[in-house]
Amino acid sequence: MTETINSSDNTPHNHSKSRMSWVLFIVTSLAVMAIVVLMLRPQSISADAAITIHSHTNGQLEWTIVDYPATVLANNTFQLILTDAAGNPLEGAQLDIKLEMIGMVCGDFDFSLTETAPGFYSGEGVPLMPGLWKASLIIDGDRDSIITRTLKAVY
Ligand SMILES: [Cu+2]
Repeated sequence: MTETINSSDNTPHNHSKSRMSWVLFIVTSLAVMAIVVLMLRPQSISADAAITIHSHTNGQLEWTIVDYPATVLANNTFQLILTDAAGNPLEGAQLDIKLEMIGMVCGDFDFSLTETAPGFYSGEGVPLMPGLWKASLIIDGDRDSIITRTLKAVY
């Protein structure tokens, strides 16, 4: 008789304790799932379109990768149109681009552009592997205002 009372006394306590650990389990699972989703996110970044528009210190920039997506281990033409704040062609700029793969250390590719018409600059970039790449543009050696965009490379 005494035992029965004791066990029925214990039951509600154990019950709420196991409910608490269930809540803890679910909360922990949700937290782990959230972290996994956040960690996977950089890999699911989608590449920019063929043409991107940027603003730079003195005006605007239209950045085109002519054949898109870019081709691995081949020359891909990068065409940049630079304008000043008034919308006039920005002439005589020195443009240098670095290509590097996102989330990998498989090698960078650096190239410079030449002005083919007033404010029109052209150069050839070579992605080394298929996947997502980041292109960083330095205008007139100004490393404090680097302009970046992503691009997709395929075989
Ligand atoms: Cu790579």
